[in-house]
Amino acid sequence: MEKKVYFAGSIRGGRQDAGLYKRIIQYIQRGHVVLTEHVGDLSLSKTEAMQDRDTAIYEQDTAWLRESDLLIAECTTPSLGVGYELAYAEAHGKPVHIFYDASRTRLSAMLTGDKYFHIHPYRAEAEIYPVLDTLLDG
Ligand code: 6IA
Repeated sequence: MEKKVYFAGSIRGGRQDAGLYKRIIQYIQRGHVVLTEHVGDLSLSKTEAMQDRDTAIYEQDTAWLRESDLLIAECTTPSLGVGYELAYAEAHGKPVHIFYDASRTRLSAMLTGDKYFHIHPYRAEAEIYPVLDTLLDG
């Protein structure tokens, strides 16, 4: 069954993993809908995002979160916005799956300590995709 996925990744927190977000989004889109495709837009820079109307962004993103079937986040690059989205999804009872590269970062205790979250540390990007298969199609 096709799922509506809210994909979360850093924007103002830093765009160094934008290419990774794009590849994950494209992989999910082979069988499912990603509501937040812009997170993987390589032309979206930190400074461009600052010119956008923040209230509209907040209202749209929280509406998509409520509409989604689950949230998938890539959390290697820390982002306040992603942290907010994770807590918002938990408050609304949405399943939350967090991926991060354990060779590059140590995740916040506020995420690893929350038993509600499904946390998927990886050391090579290729490990992400079979886990996505299981949680989306398994
Ligand atoms: O604190 P951050 O900016 O790193 O937060 C990133 C998270 O907040 C992402 O997972 C997004 O879902 C959300 N977010 C932050 N900025 C935007 C945004 N800016 N548009 C949509 N969601 C955002 C403008 C994008 C542009 C293509 C219209």
